Amino acid sequence: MKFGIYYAYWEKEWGGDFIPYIEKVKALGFDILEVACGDFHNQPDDYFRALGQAARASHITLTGGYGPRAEHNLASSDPAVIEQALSFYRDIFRKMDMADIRSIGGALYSYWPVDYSKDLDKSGDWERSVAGMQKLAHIAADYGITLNMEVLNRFEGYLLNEAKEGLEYIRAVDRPNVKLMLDTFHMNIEEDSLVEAIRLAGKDLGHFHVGEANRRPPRQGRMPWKEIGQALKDIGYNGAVVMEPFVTMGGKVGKDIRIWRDISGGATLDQLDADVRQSVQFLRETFD
Ligand SMILES: [Mn+2]
Repeated sequence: MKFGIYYAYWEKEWGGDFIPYIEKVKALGFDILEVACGDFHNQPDDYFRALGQAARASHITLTGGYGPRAEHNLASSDPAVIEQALSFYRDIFRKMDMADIRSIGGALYSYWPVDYSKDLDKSGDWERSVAGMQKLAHIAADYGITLNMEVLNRFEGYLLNEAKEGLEYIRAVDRPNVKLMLDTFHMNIEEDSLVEAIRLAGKDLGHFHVGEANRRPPRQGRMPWKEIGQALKDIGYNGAVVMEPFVTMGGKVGKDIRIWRDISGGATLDQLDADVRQSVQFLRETFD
């Protein structure tokens, strides 16, 4: 297993410059830096070549994440939105390829966060999403990119809320580069058993997010990390384990994630760094 962290732990806005984080996460003991792909369209090609070069120089693997905006919703009933989404993703994949990023995860099958003030049609959205995902998988395959379908809790999504639904979805899509993605934060709300959900995912698990129930870094809460690590070993998982902590308020990140109190307890930047350094060390010891 390789261990990573999502750069937004340190940010208040999505996007920004990922290059300085490569050395930072390397020094903190990580193998992987996960970046946000939603604003790739605002950066020129040269930036992605430089990003890839910096990662290679530091022996850091890059992975991508995206919580799709409504205009990129592959489940939309408006065919123009599907076309728009496919062309948006095509540009992302081209730039991921330049930076040597081979996996992207998130609610790629829908949009995020869901606006529940609108009516929703789960079965119709499911059918449209599966058809859209088959097209997207075909484009991604040209770049050797894997699409990881993140199962989300009910408050943030409605198509895939548990591992079982996620598996039904990827089986319906039936493309080798479309895999399941689980996140302990969401699983904690929806799954009867964290361990059983991981076992059910088995060989179809493509990406794994870790965090405590309140999104603190692993080690600081009550998640059964030993059992989670054992379940990953049991299914022979040797992919990415990426922590996705969110502990500070403010900006679009704080609002989208619903951080309404300072979960960090007034931590300084040095303390934030030390928390995740200890967390990744803990995960290595517990999972390996
Ligand atoms: Mn996640």
